[in-house]
Amino acid sequence: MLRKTALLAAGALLAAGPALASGDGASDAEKAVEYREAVFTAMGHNFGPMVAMMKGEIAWDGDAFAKRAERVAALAGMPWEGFVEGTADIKGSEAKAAIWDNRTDFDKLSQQLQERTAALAEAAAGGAERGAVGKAFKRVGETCKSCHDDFKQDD
Ligand code: ASC
Repeated sequence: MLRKTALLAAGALLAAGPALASGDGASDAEKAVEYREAVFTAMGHNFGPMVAMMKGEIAWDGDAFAKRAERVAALAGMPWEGFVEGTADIKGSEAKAAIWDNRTDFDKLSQQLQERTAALAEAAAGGAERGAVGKAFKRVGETCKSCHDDFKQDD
């Protein structure tokens, strides 16, 4: 009787493990997806107005562009630790399983994003004119696209 109760209790604890570890009912895998998506959301929020300025959809503001470029560069190093094994199939995730089948290429692109966003922030520093950041901006967009083409669903 005692032994059976102990086994049941141990089983219940094991089942509750990931939820207990994260504290609010979400599993560690769900937390990792939520984290990386939050970083990409923040990156997109800052990159969007930069795109609009480059396209002339909103007025050029070199200081605002520089501030946002700085933020994007700071964020570019952050999402990758959320791409842990076992998070390809989490509901809502847009990550392709290809990330874990081809981690070397994914890691190369994550590195490239960090280098290219740093170069863009440097080109934009101090409130540059549009023409002075065009090349560096284009290179960042190319890295976004390469990674989305290979590693993001429906993109
Ligand atoms: C954006 C955005 C992306 C990138 C990508 C560049 O503005 O939201 O994901 O640029 O489209 O090719």
